[in-house]
Amino acid sequence: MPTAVDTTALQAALAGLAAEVAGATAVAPVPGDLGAARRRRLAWHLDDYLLPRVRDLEAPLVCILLGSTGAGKSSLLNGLAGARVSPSGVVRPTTMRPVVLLAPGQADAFMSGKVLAALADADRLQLVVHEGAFAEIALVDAPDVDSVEAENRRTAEELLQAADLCLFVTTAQRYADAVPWEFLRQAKARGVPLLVVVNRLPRREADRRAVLDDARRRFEEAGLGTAGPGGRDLPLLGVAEGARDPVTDGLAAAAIEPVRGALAELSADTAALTAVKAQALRGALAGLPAATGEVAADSEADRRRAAALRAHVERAYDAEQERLQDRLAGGDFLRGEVMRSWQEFVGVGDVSRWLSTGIGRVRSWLSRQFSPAKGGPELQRTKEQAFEELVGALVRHADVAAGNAATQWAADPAGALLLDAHPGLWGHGPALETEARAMLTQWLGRLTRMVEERGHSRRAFAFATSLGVNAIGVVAMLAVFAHSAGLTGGEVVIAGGTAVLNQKLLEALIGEAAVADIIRAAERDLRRTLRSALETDARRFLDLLTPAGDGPEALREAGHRVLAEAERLITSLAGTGR
Ligand SMILES: Nc1nc2c(ncn2[C@@H]2O[C@H](COP(=O)(O)OP(=O)(O)OP(=O)(O)O)[C@@H](O)[C@H]2O)c(=O)[nH]1
Ligand SMILES: [Mg+2]
Repeated sequence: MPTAVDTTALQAALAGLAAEVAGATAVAPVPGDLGAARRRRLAWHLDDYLLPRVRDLEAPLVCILLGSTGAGKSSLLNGLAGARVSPSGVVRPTTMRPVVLLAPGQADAFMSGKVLAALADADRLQLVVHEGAFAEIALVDAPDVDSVEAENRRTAEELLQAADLCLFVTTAQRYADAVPWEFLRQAKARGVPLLVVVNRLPRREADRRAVLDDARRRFEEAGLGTAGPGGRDLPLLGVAEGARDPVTDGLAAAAIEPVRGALAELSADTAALTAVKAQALRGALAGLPAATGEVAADSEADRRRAAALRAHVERAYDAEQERLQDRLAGGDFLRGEVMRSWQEFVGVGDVSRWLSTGIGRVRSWLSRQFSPAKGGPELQRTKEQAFEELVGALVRHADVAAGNAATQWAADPAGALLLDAHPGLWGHGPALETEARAMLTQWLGRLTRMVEERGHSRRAFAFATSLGVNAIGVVAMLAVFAHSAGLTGGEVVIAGGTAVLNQKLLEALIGEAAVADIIRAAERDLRRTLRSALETDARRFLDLLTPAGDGPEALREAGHRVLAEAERLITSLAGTGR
C-alpha cells in the first residue's frame, strides 16, 4: 500500500534550510578554510538526498554494496541478479563506475529527479535493468572504498550519503582492515542499517566459525551489533571460498541464499520498506543539527572576518574624508588657477573701487561684467578650474584611502584572498572621476537653484536671472569655498579680497539676509556630496563583503524547523507502517 503521508511541510522546511545554506556562502573565506566544503556537503545532503527522498518515499529503496577492492561486491551483485550484470575482475580496482541494478519499470522512478538521479544525470552511474532485480530495491555496486583511485573513494562516500541500506562486503582476510572500518563508522554516523557478507571463508567448518565469531566480536566492539534493519542484530553472512558460479560471474546462488532471501522479503513488505526508509531518514537527519551548527558557526566566523575588513575600509575612507574636508576649510580651492582666472574676470583693480560704492552701482557693474558676451568664457574657465581642483583632490584622497584599506586587507588572510581577486582595489575606482564630476555638477545645480529661488525681492530675482545661471552659480560656489575656509565679511585681504567680493556680489544679487543661509546650506551640501563620492568609491570594497543569507541565527532556526517537521513525519510513518 502506498503511504498516505503528507510530506509537503517537511519539504518546505528542507527547501528553506537549503536556501539558508546557499546564502551562507562565505564572503571572506580564508585560505584552506574547510567551511566551504562543510557547506557544500550539507547542501548536497539536503538537495540530493533528503529532499528527493522526502519528495518520494515510494522511490525504490537504495541498497549500496560497499567494501574493499576485490572483496566480491560485483560478484555478489551478479549472484543476486543471477546474471553477469557487473563484471568482476582480477585487475584491481575493477568497478570504476557504480552499477545500479533495477527491476523492469523502475528506471523511470529512479531517474525522475529521485535519489542518485544527479549522479546518473552526470553519467556517473551505469543503470542496468534486469528481471533478476528486486522490485522495490535498487542495488548499487559501488567502486571500492580503499583503492588507489581517490575518485573511487569519493564516489563511495557520496553513495553512502544516499543509501537507505548498506550491504557491506568483506573477506576472511580483509575484514580487519582500517579503511573499510572508517566507512562503517560513517555508515553508523549516518544511521544507515547494515547487512554484512564475509566472503572467501575457509572451507573447514571450525575455521569458518572462528572467523565469523571474530568478525562479529569486532562489529560489536565498534558499536554495530544492532545495526541491522529496524535496529535488529547485525545480519552477518559467511560465503565459503570457491562458492562461485562461472555462468553468472558471481557468487553461487546457494551460498548467498540468505542474503537474497532477506532482500526479497524486504522488497515484498511495504511496511518493512517504509520502516527501513524511515530509519534511514532518521539517520540522515541525525547529523543535521551538528552539520547545520557547524555551517552556522562558519557563517558567524565569516561575518566577524567581514566586519573586521569592513572596519579597515571605513577607517581608511573616514580619515581621507576628514583630510579632504580640512583642505576645504584650509581654503585650498581658492588658490592657484581658480583665483587667477576669477581675478582676471573681475579685474583686481576694480575690487577696492567698487567695494566703496553703493549697492546700485555694484549692480550696474555686475551687469556689465557678467554680460554673456563679455565674461562667458572666463566664467566657464573659473568653474572648470574649481571643479578640476575639487575632483582632483577627491580622486587623490580616494586613492590614498583605497591604498590604505588595501594595505590593511593584504595583512589579513581573508582580505589578501579578496585583493588577489580584485587587484583594482589598490587604487581609486575607475569611474570615480566621472562620477565625482557629475555629483559636483548636481551640487552646483542645487546651489544655483537655491540662489534663484531665495532672492529676497522680485526685482533682485529678475536681476539675478538676467545675469545668467552660470554667473550666479560660479559666484555662489566661490562664496561657499570662502565660507568653508572661514573667510567672512571683514577679511578683505585674504585671497585678494575674494571673500568680501563674493559676499558683496551675492548680496547684490539676492539680498544680504538670504546670503548667509544659502551659503551655510550649500556648504553642508558640498560636504555631503564629497562624502558620498568617497562612499561610492568605498563601496567597491564593502560590496564584496555583503553576505547573501539571513545570517547564522536564521540558519539554525531553519534547521530546527526541519527537525520538528521530520519528527512529525516519522511519527506518522510509524503509524502507517507495521
Ligand atoms: N579464488 C577465488 N577467487 C574468488 C572467490 N570469490 C571471488 N573471487 C575473486 O575475487 C575477485 C572478486 O572480484 P569482484 O567481485 O570484482 O570484487 P569487487 O569487490 O567488485 O572489486 P572492485 O570492483 O575492485 O571493488 C574476483 O577476481 C573473483 O574471481 C573465491 O571463492 N575463490
Ligand atoms: Mg566490483
